[in-house]
Amino acid sequence: MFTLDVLAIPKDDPIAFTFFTGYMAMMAASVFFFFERGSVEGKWKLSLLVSGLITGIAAVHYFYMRDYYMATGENPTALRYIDWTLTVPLMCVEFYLLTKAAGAKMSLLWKLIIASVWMLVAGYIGEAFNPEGGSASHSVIWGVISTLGYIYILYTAWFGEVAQLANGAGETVKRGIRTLAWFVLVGWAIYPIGYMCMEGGWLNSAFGWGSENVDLFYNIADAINKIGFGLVIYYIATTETSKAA
Ligand SMILES: *C/C=C(C)/C=C/C=C(C)/C=C/C1=C(C)CCCC1(C)C
Repeated sequence: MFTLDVLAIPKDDPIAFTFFTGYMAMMAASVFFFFERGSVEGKWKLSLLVSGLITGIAAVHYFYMRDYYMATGENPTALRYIDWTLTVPLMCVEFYLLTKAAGAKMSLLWKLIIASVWMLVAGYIGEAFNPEGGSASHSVIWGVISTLGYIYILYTAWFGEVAQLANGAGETVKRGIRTLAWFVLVGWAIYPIGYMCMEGGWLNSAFGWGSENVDLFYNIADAINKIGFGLVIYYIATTETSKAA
């Protein structure tokens, strides 16, 4: 009936540890965002709901990814990319909701979503179809294709439509969007580092970083980015709510 996974986590397995704490952190964050919806004004409730969905969807995936990792010792690549394909577009929704009052159009949301799906499909092909033993050219080609989508999002957040719309928004929203853009620049850059730890990847072949580090970097990055994004939204929402009161 009950499987006490925690007992099975070896003391010297930091990856298992991050799967377990990642799961708890995502779940706790979701409870927080869902409950705090009640304390923010009108339009901010939707933003907090999306924050809670992002960490909630991740929590469910972490539950399964942890089990998969514990049972096989392998990277749960498919589960990982299903999670991201749902949560990264929701992060694009957060950008859209923040800039909507300043005039963001639906087309902005679609462009961001298409860029993120592009980035993730290419990354998935890079990881899931990496030949046995690892291929440097395969990982580089798909890594570069994926990075084009990443750069598009980065550009949009820092200089493109999102950044321009942010200038027309209030001070809190503007600063919040700038903080989110920093997350995209620094926090999201952790993912390609994890990607390069796979067999055939540059960090794997040049520095001998084992493929188990793929998950270590992804787990750390997910906690920073998904919970961090949500907290920035929470900060904007509560600040704007107290101004309105
Ligand atoms: C909650 C999940 C998030 C914010 C996931 C973000 C994932 C990325 C920014 C992944 C980027 C990748 C590259 C830029 C190149 C190599 C392949 C990826 C997919 C790891």
